[in-house]
Amino acid sequence: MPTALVTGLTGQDGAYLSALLLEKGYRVVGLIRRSASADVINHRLRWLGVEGRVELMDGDLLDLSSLLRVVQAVQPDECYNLAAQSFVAASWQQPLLTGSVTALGAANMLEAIRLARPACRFYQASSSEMYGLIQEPVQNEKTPFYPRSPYAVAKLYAHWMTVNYRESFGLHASSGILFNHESPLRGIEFVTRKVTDGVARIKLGLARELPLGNMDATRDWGHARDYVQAMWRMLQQDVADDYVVATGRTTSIRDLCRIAFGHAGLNYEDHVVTRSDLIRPAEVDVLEGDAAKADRVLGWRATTTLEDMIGEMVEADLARHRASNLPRA
Ligand code: NDP
Ligand code: GDR
Repeated sequence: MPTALVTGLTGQDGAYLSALLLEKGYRVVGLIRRSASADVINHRLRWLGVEGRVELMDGDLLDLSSLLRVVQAVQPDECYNLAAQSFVAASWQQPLLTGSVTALGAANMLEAIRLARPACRFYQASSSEMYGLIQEPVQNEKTPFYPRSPYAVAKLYAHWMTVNYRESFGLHASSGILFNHESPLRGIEFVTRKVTDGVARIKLGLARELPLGNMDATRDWGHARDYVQAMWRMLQQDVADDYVVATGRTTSIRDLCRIAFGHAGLNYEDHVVTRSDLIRPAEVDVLEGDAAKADRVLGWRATTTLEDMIGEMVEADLARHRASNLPRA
């Protein structure tokens, strides 16, 4: 039975990846950082029915000694480094924390693998945000990077460290340059989930308005359930490499709203208000990925349409609010 170590297990991707790895017969060990509200951290694992089937070990990406202890004890065959301060907007409020966790945290994880288990295959969660101010209308593995936020700068460091450890030490280290991917388990602060939660609250009479920032940015949105498949496939290759993972379709926030409100029989123009304080200091205007290499080498392609995914998210948020009996707005 192969053993996988997953950092960021309690996040959206960590939950979907754990479910996939368990289904494939892995022993899954998750790195968990200490929290004063530890009783609520596993809601995503519970939702997917994998809580209790993964082993949890205490550790923090900021603490190399904790990572060494975990890697030495677990001796993983595969390590998926998903942990990060992952919210772009927050990275301007906490640039140093973002750099510490998202950039240096990845370097700590690479060091722990290099020192304690160099045969372990390593996956780094790189991001389409690294393209930033885009240099080419459709982005692939050869497109130059131009990061536009402290988050994207931190991810770029982690990305190049992964490449560097592969080239310097021969680690089997791969980077997945993943475009936005969403699900009912997406954090509520990200725009898709904020919109589907807003639609559910408005539909149920719990709210009347939904404040948003830039409506004109466009993103290439896929489903997290599809994207964790690509992560796993990268680590099954004989040779480590970097891959873009995307759908190849880009949609504006405005059209996302049209789809989500439309799913509930509502018109977004009646409810969405734009607020200047939700506009970012620097924006990534357009992202559209070309995942031809992942298709060719990994046999991977996205299978869920944006409409189906947003429908699933709206339904999940409606069910959640119906169950919670919140007072009407
Ligand atoms: P989430 O924000 O949902 O999850 C982040 C995870 O990182 C949580 O489990 C969190 O733990 C953990 N974490 C944060 N800080 C630390 C730390 N100091 N030590 C240990 N663990 C820590 O992210 P997603 O699941 O959406 O994304 C997974 C990864 O993929 C991230 O690195 C993200 O930047 C990257 N990515 C995501 C994309 C997307 O569209 N979702 C696209 C491209 C890249 P806790 O529960 O304790 O907060
Ligand atoms: P992103 O995701 O920054 O692409 O990073 P997010 O959903 O936060 O923003 C997408 C776009 O929507 C615009 N927007 C708003 N965003 C939020 N969060 N809230 C709003 O009210 C709002 N109004 C408009 C943003 O300006 C932006 O253009 C995500 C994260 O998962 C990263 O970790 C990951 O690396 C990238 O996706 C790929």
